Amino acid sequence: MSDDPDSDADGELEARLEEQDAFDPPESFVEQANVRDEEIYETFEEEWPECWEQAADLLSWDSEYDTVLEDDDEPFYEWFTGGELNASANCLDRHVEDGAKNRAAIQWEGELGETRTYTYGELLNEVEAFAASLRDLGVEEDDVVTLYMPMIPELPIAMLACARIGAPHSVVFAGFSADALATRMNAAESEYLVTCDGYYRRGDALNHKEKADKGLRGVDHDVTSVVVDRLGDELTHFLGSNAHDYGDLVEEHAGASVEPVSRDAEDMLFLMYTSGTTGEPKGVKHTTGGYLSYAAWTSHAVLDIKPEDTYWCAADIGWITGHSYIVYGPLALGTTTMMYEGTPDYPERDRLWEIIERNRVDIFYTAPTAIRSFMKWGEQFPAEHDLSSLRLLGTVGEPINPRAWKWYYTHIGNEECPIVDTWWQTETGGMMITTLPALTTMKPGTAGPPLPGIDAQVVDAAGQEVEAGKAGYVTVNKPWPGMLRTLYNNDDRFLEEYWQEYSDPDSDEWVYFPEDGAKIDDDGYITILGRVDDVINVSGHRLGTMEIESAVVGVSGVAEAAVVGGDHDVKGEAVYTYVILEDGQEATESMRERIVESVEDGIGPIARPESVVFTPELPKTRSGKIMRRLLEDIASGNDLGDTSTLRNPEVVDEIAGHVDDE
Ligand code: 6R9
Repeated sequence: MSDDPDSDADGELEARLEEQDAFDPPESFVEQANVRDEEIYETFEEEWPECWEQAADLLSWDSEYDTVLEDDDEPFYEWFTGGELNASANCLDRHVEDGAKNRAAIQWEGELGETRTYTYGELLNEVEAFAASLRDLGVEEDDVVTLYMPMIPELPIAMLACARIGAPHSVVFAGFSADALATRMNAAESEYLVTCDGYYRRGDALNHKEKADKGLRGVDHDVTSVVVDRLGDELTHFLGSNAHDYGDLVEEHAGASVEPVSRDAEDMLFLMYTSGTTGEPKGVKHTTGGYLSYAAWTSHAVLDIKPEDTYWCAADIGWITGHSYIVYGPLALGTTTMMYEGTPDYPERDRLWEIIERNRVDIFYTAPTAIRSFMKWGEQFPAEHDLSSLRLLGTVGEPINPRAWKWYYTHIGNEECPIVDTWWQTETGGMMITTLPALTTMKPGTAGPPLPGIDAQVVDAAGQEVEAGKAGYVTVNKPWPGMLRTLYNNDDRFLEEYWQEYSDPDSDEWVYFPEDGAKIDDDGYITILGRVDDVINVSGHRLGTMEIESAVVGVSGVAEAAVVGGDHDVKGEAVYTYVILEDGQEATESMRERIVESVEDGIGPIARPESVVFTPELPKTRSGKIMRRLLEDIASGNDLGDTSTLRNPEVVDEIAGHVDDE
């Protein structure tokens, strides 16, 4: 040890942290936490499924439910049956009635620095005006309304307006392409679209309307659309015969009063399309009672949200995280939820820290890919700001490596904030595996034990629980309120994708399979190892390899393609494309560009290939299946192991050679 406190302080801290593999929540946090009762794990187990009444109690019901869990037709479970409620009334009206009309509900910041605050009272007014507008345009209860918008306040406003009149929304991530929009609108038979003219990225105005229009040309039925004017004069937003201006509509309906429709607990609140094993995106169906209770409960128990907090989940609402933890959970609890339109490094790399300081943010929730970027940029950026308002930090979307965890803990949390590493999925509706911030010791790199009431374990291929330390698969044995109810219009695929692998219908045993690999330690902490299906996780976004492959083979001259995920320092995983060209085609730069462009057009820039490798052949098993694992290892630079079961082992060195050239 050195006597000089300054010179070695950082080094000592690093060394100490590197060794430490368990962290207890600070006393100051524990004292004020929403959930402090250590018995909660036991009580929830003993009182299951009635324990979930605690979640339902966080909401206001128009009529009480009769049954907590209805399991007559497994695995088509129903929760809080007989109950009626409205999600927008739970997120708005009841807070206004409780005297919180002047509290900020949404605190929005645009990329250029402008801000907008909506109090609960103002938000309710705007939601009612837009709900009245939607009705006027012909939207009826149960009609699916597609929302294709970036991070602007009109997106949550439109979601809540839909919820108010009982029209399920289907939000399509604004970064997704025109084709992706069309596929989702066709699959949902959605006849209404709310979109905007554009938005800002790194100071540039992006033309979003053009992309939406292109998407609409691929929709096979008539669509009525509404366009929000985000950019003012920057872009003229041309309105077609079936398109309406959001501002005009809301002005026309200002002061409207729209009674929230009482929805059955099991009525659909929204659809969210996500990637699966095959090319077609899956329409995950979430309900009003179960989903909202679960989003509210986990926001209360895990994120420790209180009405007086300023809470910030820096995700996109086009992702399930934004639905549950920017919009529904926080607003159901009556807190102030922040929204930021832009990128974290515009105009400077301290943008997020500056926002936290200025707004005195209490709780911050982000993804490991973002944390790895912050780490790369350096600790000097957060160090310029006073982040002492922070009380709790969270991560979601992919595994967080211990080094990134510790960086977050030290440089953002100042070793004073617990971190919750929350594992869950679009399908689960809310968090499933994570520590409870005041009760459980944190171990960097491992998500933690399953939440109280969640019966998750790690099993082998035969469904037997694995020993501590051995790799296996996550499964969930008991249902929970936030779970998906089915895949929209596709019960068969719902059964195949999630229930076939481990259930035993003959003995009435139903086991949910999330398609994630994992291991478990002696204390029952689960470490997620990543997807085991054909899904790649790029910066926390789920992308189906099949969808990308079909965009690649759509390029004329391409004969065959294989797409896999390879390790990436910042993104977690990146898209690697292996391409076989038709005879007589040249592997030129322009061919590469056309392939990249086709992927961007088909899925969106998020799926842009990290590398395109031209190869005369793909490694195949003797039965002719492409050996994806091997291609992943090549992409990640891993040891390739035994390749002797290949039909064409010689091709491996050849491909590996091309990857090195990239
Ligand atoms: C919420 C969300 C789900 C997939 C999931 C898993 C990965 C999410 C994680 C995590 C390790 C965590 N994932 N959280 N992996 N640790 N804390 O991300 O939903 O977009 O549907 O993705 O993300 O592989 O299966 P979704």
